[in-house]
Amino acid sequence: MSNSTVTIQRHIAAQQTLHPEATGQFTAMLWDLVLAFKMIAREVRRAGLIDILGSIGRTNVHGEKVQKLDEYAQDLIYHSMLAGGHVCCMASEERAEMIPLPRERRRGKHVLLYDPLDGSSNIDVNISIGTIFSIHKKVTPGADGALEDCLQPGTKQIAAGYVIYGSSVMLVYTTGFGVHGFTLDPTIGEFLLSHENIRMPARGKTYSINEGNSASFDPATAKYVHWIKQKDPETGRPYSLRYVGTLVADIHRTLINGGIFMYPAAPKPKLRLLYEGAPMAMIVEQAGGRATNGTQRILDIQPTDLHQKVPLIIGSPEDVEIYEEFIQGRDS
Ligand code: AHM
Ligand code: MG
Repeated sequence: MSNSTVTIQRHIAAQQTLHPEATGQFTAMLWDLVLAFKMIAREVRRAGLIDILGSIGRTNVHGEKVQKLDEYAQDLIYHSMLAGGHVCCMASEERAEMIPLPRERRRGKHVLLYDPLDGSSNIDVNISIGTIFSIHKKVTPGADGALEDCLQPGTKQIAAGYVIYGSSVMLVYTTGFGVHGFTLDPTIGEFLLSHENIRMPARGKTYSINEGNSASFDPATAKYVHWIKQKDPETGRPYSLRYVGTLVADIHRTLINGGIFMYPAAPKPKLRLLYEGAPMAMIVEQAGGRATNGTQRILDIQPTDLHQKVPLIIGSPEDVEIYEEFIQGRDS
């Protein structure tokens, strides 16, 4: 069968057979998410035309400006999950607390954590943005989800993925059996399998970090960034710098081409463990890569707070290992 006829729905259904315990609820939940992603993609495409761009004029829990498209994506995913009835609770980067489910709505066995519109500062300037999701199984008794259901380490994720709204729209996801990428064919409105079983190169040619913060980097990161720019043809240095400022876009490039992305501990971590770090770490590890906060594997971190931030160093296994050596005291 040609790859181009494998829709995301067909692929998700096939993945379900790899999970003998699956009831179909999880598959249905993913289908609901895919529909929401298509609708967000449509709005992203039309954004400039229908004046949906721009700030709503209030700030989110991180003190950042909330823009209209963020709210649209937030609500769309929320309502799509409500309609499906497969989640017991949800939490989002755009909401301070767990998102309550109306009393009369059916509850399911899954927990959805999401960043509805990642890279929101890039919306107004027509640069790639994304959506990130992470799915856990409910671990507490009763029908309603509790904070404990949301605060599970990344190793407990049963699925993770992202959508990149770029020059084309792509959905990349894993259920723990490899990482698969689908490209939206706008003429038929379907995500078609375009990148089966993505494997990251062991080493890349680019590093990705907000180097404007370099005066405040911790010493190990500063040494590593200095080292990566030195000329040494044997180790492929200097690496090129690439930084979009949308995590989804920077990780997507790193996933496909290899290399390293860093948002280090200093001046301060910015990325959220539950909505960004853990799902991206699952995807990258499933593709053969590595993700750490410098000293600990991201997936092993036990969350203590819905909006906990983590340093994130993620990418090709050899590149991340070298960064870790610098953290352990390597000099050059
Ligand atoms: P957000 O747009 O969901 O708030 O995500 C934060 C973004 C990430 O996409 C990106 O990696 C990072 O912030 C860039 O931060 P900075 O501008 O400090 O380099
Ligand atoms: Mg984000």
